[in-house]
Amino acid sequence: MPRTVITFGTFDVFHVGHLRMIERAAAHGDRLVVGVSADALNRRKKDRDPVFGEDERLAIVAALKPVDEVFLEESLELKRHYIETYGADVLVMGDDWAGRFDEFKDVCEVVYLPRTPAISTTALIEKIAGA
Ligand code: C2G
Repeated sequence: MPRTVITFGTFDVFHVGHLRMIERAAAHGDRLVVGVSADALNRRKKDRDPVFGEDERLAIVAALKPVDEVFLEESLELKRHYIETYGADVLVMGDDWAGRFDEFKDVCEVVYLPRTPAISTTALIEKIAGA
């Protein structure tokens, strides 16, 4: 049986920290499924619109070599549903979410990986705005 990994993110203004997370998530199994946050979810979570819309962010993530399947993550409350629907054996998240998804340990393994230091979408937006 192939081992399925699932991960989630907005992946706005795609950068190398996102890429490293996807590569490291993929290394935990044979098949990587990525939930890309919907624009509406992002607005609720971060109180601002993403720079790139959900269709563009989905297209970028879907084109990455380690990614087998993408879907739109409509709500944080649907995590268990997504894990079960995609048959995930392991949920991988950045450690900015450490502990937040431990409740799913009854249905899959839950792994938090350290973030790539010194890069973020917010810092990039500020850098570009100030350039
Ligand atoms: N990431 C990273 N290093 C960075 C920046 C981000 O490893 N320097 C990781 C995050 O930890 C996350 C993934 O890249 O695992 C996507 O990051 P975001 O787009 O910021 O994801 P977020 O908005 O936190 O969405 O259901 C959960 C959410 O959808 C997660």
